[in-house]
Order: sequence, then structure tokens, then C-alpha cells
Amino acid sequence: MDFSLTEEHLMIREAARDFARTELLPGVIERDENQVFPDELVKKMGELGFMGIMVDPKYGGSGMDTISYVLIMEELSKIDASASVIVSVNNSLVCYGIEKYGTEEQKQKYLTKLATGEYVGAFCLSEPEAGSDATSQKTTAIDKGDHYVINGTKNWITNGGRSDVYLVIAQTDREKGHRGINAFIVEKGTPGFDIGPKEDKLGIRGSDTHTLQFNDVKVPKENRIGEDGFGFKFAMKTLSGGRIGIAAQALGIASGAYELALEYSKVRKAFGTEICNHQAVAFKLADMYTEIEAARHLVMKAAWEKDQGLNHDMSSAMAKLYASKVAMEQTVEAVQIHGGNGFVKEYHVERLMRDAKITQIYEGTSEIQKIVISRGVIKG
Ligand code: COS
Repeated sequence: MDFSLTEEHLMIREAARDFARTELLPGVIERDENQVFPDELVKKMGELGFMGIMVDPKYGGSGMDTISYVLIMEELSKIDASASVIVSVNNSLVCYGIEKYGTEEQKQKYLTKLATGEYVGAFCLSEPEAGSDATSQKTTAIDKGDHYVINGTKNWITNGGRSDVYLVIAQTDREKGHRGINAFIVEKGTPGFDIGPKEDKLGIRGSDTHTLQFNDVKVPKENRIGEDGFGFKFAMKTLSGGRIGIAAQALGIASGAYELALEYSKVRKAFGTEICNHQAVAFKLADMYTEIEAARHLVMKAAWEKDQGLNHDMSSAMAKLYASKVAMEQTVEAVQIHGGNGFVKEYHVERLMRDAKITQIYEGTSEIQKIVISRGVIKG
């Protein structure tokens, strides 16, 4: 067992840290306040290879492993969780989904652009009545021979207004239940595909979340992913990797807040000494550091399992469940250590606390992760 990172991993982490500090940090408060999607920064992340981290270089990707992905996600999320969720959805849901299960034509047409950041992608599974209960898809995709016709509504779609390519999950044959669900690649601008208003959110306000409407949207048959009826399994398999990305995001939010709290506690004085010298604060720092390290081990283990080609359904669920809990609890502690200043935007920790909450909700709520874990434990 080797817990150390390779030279290459250390360099990748340094590059992501440097980018986050020099490019994401300036303007992060304004983007959060005004809900500004970071178009220019997405382009720069594409140039650095962050939009197709694990994609094979022959499709324009960086050809890195999942450990590298986690390291990059952690560093970006310490500073700007809105930017990191754009990266996460594009990498582990859209690029991975097409690279692993798409046809060569789909890879040439879409993946090559998604992996370089020329295109941004979105993953459309959730519906008004199908969030956790994902098999209850109301959106339909009717088979018309050489094409499908899609009708329905998708909501809470990350990158919803800014994407060029949308992976859409829909029900083709209701009688077959989840085995009658398909996944499709839908291009922005396809007639009948409308983007609804942007959601006004508690956190990750720089990311772009929309409801999408599909009214008789014609999608060519060659845009279906996998065999007929593969759509639900496609979504589940893809989300298993996606959950590692969100777990890494939660880890970054927690460690970003911890680092700010530690720094602050070493300069802020009360009762004649720096507040880190008071046991009330020192013990908080000890708990924070310990829990963040525990979360890091779960996230790295899940990433390692994925890199080894092992089943990572349970490990990714555990990593997401635990890291998101740590993110929520430790960002509250970071605000507490900052006292009144923690409640003020310029100190950053209040934003990290607001951003933390979504990691317990998207790509499967904490309760869904417990379903996945408990089923795995019982099955043995
Ligand atoms: N990999 C491959 N197949 C999987 C799978 C996985 N990780 N998880 C489930 N499946 C398969 C099952 O094997 C089953 O297929 P068979 O009947 O052929 O064996 C099928 O999918 C249905 O699975 P199941 O019976 O477990 O479905 P449930 O309705 O009980 O739901 C949960 C399973 C709750 C785990 C699933 O609906 C889920 O993950 N929901 C949350 C979705 C989500 O993350 N939403 C957020 C949207 S993205 S922001």
C-alpha cells in the first residue's frame, strides 16, 4: 500500500492550485453575487486540459487518471465550486459517458470538442417528478424508424443554458420499465428544444442551472447511446464516476474552508493571544483536519478503484456521502472560527458554506447514497 502521490500527480495538483489562485480567485465573489457563468475561465480550463482530464489524447483529452481528476477538482473547489461543477459534469458525466459507451462517430463528432473545452456538455436525467426516483422518467423518446421524437421536461440541469451537447435520458417503452429507457445526444438549437429560465440558487451561483423543455424534438437514431434500452444503466454507471467528482468537490470545499480558518486563527487575536492558542479553536482545527483527511482517503480509494477497472458503485457512494457531510459541517465550523467576519462575503467562508449544501443533494442525495451502500452491504 502506497499513500504517496507520484511526481506527476504533484505537478498536476500544483498546476490546478496555481490556476485556482491566479485565475479563479479574482472575481469569485462577484460571479457568485451576480450569478455569472465564467465563460472565459472555461476556455482557459479547456486550454489547460481540465475539461477532458481522463479522455484519451486521440480524442483531444489529457489522458490522465481519476486520481489526477480528483486532485484538480479539489484544488478548483477550494476557491470556486461553481467552476469545479462545470468541470465535473463535463468530465465525468458527459465526456466519460460518450467515451465509454458512444460510437466512434459520436466520439469524433462530440467528444473531440467536449474534451478541449470548445463545447460544454450537460447531463439531463432529473425531472420534476423523477429526481431520486430516477426510473420514473416521464420524458418520452418515441421510436420513428430513423429518428426518435422527444417530449418532456428536465430540471436542475447544470450547464443548462451554456451547453452545446446534452445527454438526455428518456422513456421509449413504458411497459419495459427501466429496460425501456434510452440515452441520447441532443444538440443545442435542435427545433423544439427550449431552455427555460435560470434558477436563482443558494450556492454554486456562478454555475448555470436551468429547466429544459422538449417539444417534438427530432433526434437521429445514430445519436442514441448504446443498445436500445441501455439508457438507465448508462445513467447509473456514469453517475458512479460522477459521484467521485462531486465527492472531490466536497473535499475541496471543506479543505478550502479549513485552510482559511487555520490562517485566520493564526492572526486573529482575542484575550491577548492568537485564537489558535485557545483550546476551543485548536480542537475545532484538530477535528476539521482529521475529518477532511478521512474524507480524502475515501475519495482517493474510490478514484483508485475506478482507475483499476474495479466496480466503484459503493466506494463512490461512500466517498460522496462522507465528503459532503464533512463539507457541510466543516464549512459551518470555518464560519464559526471567523466569528463576525465569517458572515461577511470578503472572507469567502460563507460562500463555501452555501456551496457545500448542494454536494449533499446533486448526483444522488445522501439518502440515495445510503440506499446504494446498504444494498451493497446486505448483498455482500
Ligand atoms: N450500474 C449498473 N446497473 C445498475 C446500477 C449501477 N450502478 N444501479 C442500478 N442498476 C440497474 C439494476 O441492476 C437494475 O437492472 P436489472 O433489473 O436489469 O438488474 C436497474 O438498474 C434498476 O435498478 P434498481 O432496481 O436498483 O432501481 P431503483 O428504482 O430501486 O433505483 C437507485 C435505484 C435509487 C439507486 C437509482 O434510482 C438512483 O441512483 N437514483 C438517484 C439518481 C440520481 O443520482 N439523481 C440525480 C440526478 S443527476 S444531478
